[in-house]
Amino acid sequence: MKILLLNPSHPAIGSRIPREHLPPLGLLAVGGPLLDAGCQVRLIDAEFGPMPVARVVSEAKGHNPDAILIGHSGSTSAHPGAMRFARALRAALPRAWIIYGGVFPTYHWAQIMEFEPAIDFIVRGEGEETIVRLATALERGDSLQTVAGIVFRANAIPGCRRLMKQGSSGQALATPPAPVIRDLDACRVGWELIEHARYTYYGKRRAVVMQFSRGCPHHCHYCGQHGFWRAWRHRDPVKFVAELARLHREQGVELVNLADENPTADREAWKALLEALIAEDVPVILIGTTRAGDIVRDADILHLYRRAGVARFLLGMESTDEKTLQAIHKGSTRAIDREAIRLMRKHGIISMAAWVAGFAQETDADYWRTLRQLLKYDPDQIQALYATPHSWTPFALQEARHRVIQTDLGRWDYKHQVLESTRVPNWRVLVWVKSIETVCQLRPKSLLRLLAHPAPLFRAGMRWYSNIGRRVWCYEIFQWLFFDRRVRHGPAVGEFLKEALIKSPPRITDPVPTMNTTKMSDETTMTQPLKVLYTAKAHTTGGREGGASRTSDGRLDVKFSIPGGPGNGTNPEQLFAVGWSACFLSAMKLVAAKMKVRLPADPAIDAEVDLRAGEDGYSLQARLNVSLPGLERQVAQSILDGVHQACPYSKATRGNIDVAINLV
Ligand code: B12
Ligand code: SF4
Repeated sequence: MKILLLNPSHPAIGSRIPREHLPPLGLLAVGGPLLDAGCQVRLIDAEFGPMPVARVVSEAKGHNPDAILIGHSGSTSAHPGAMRFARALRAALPRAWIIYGGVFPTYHWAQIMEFEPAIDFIVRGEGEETIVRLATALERGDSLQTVAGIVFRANAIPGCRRLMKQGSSGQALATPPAPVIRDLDACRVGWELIEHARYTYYGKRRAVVMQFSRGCPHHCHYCGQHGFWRAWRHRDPVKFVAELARLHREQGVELVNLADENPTADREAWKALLEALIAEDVPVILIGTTRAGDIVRDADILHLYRRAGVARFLLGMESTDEKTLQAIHKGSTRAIDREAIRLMRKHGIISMAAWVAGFAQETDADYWRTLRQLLKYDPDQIQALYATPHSWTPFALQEARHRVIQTDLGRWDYKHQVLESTRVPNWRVLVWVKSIETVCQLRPKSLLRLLAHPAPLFRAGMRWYSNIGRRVWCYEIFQWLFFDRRVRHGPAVGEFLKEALIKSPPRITDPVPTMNTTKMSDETTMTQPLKVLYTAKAHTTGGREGGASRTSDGRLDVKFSIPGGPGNGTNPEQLFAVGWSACFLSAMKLVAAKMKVRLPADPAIDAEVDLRAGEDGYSLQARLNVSLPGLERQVAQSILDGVHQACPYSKATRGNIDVAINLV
């Protein structure tokens, strides 16, 4: 099959101002397996220029592909632009299949298939294995229903060239989700699809984007990464480094932008990667994103970070307010964030602190406090962003009634204010954000590091960011004043994102209603069979009011009564609180042992489970107030973060009910 990969140009200022581009890893990741499957593959990267639609169409016609694959990593804000390319390509190449993939189409497939007739297929979730299965099914004329993880039109006739059954419905049908790719080393990136000399970053250094790990074990409530990738996995450190070294030797690559959501999630795996990098001794600079908690956890091995080439880490700190950090389930604290910055400074790694406006309804006083706290944190660089409610996150559900002031999805790129500010006028949010950026970047300490830091690479990183920052700062204000259109009384988030989509945030693993999902091939089995360790059996009669429950061994024999009502029975919330906190405490011992931390003799948990009533009926929310007397707060917090990932009750409740794990 002849395949054309298209990276549409992105309107974000981050794509336009630096005049440097990184390779589109998502497309190259699907390109590699397609090449290995025998397809002829070519890439058009419309970011360069950027290329106008007409030129892309004319180049595509010259290639005359059987299928055009469109996707962009900046998925939501890239969507309107991607659709402009898709419509023009559909008109010019009616016999080519158009296949769309990435995060936004994974979740918004129903709307896209309804409103964008140019799109024939959507690949949901990670694309490497699914795209090969789809291309093979098309080539062989196999039934599309056997391909897990796709959305297709009912009238599509499988074949190399696009053909639709006349007179039958083009209704969208979705197949069950594809399994998670367990062996990341089995999928190779199609590096031969790019000319490396065109891709530079961080001050004209030849650059690539690479992924050591996928997914994230954390559940910040505004972020969808854990749901998209479903499980945190990593590549073999040695194989990863061998690939990087080859790119350095053969293509002159000098810089790797790590695409990982959370490369440091597993200390052992990350340390193995650092050691492999040091052993290989390739002079490649690494930049990426990680969590402050992981930096603090790794205080004893930060020298390895630096020796391995880590020059800068962006720390997604998001807020300097403890309450907001808890509300967004960040799993970090002010103390941890500050400590991470201090440690990075000690080891000569640039710290870029990402701060997000709009997670709380800030007042002028809040912005003022934020500025003062950021100054105390003293990061080397700051990135100010705006809260953006993606439909697949709990944050969107929480903000469902909040008004949207930016209805152009192309501007949902974290650099435009999307949600209405209710406590200060919207224009003043801009003034605060821009002032905070200015003060942080221009304070003497920052300027001193920019001009006189002893390490040339550190100075270069500061200079690069400050050059871009200056231009972006002016451009954003100019755009705000003259071009960005905002609406005064815009639709509510729920209305804007389509009520149905956010009633409950969609998940890749949600059952798909449009077709029979019972027939799944062996390949589509989602998980390995699990060994059942123990089965609790309880016989319950009568329910909450006057009911009773007894376990099969008789060790628990309880009666139920309504709290505050007659009777002295217990209730399901109490039982849940007891069960969860007991399991959480056990998991804490395991996690602490793994982290080689000795727990205090008397750890305790006060669990609180609320039964709530709202528009959607009854629901639960819970708080585990954990006391770890005598343990250093940062260490204790890291343990709790780990336990919340490991405890089976935490897993069961995750994403379903509001939970706060508080260190008291
Ligand atoms: C590296 C990176 C960048 C780099 C380079 C981007 C590039 N050239 O690829 C830079 C710094 C330039 C950048 C800029 C921006 N980024 Co950025 N970036 C990332 C980062 C860290 C990694 C992206 C990546 O390569 N992932 C790995 C690849 C393999 O995953 P993928 O692209 O999703 O592809 C897989 C699947 O989605 C699917 N797939 C994808 N496309 C297609 C297409 C087809 C046809 C098929 C079949 C399958 C398929 O298969 C792939 C393999 O499994 C992510 C965060 C993250 N960890 O994902 C943010 C992220 C993608 N960025 C984001 C944003 C918002 C932006 C900006 C808009 C920010 C700004 N205002 O400037 C700009 C957009 C411009 C741009 N050029 O992307 C958001 C997107 C949110 C969203 N869902 O819309 C992310 C997810 C960060 C976040 N946590 O929110 N970014
Ligand atoms: S740690 Fe980062 S990637 Fe992970 S859930 Fe939070 S914001 Fe998302």
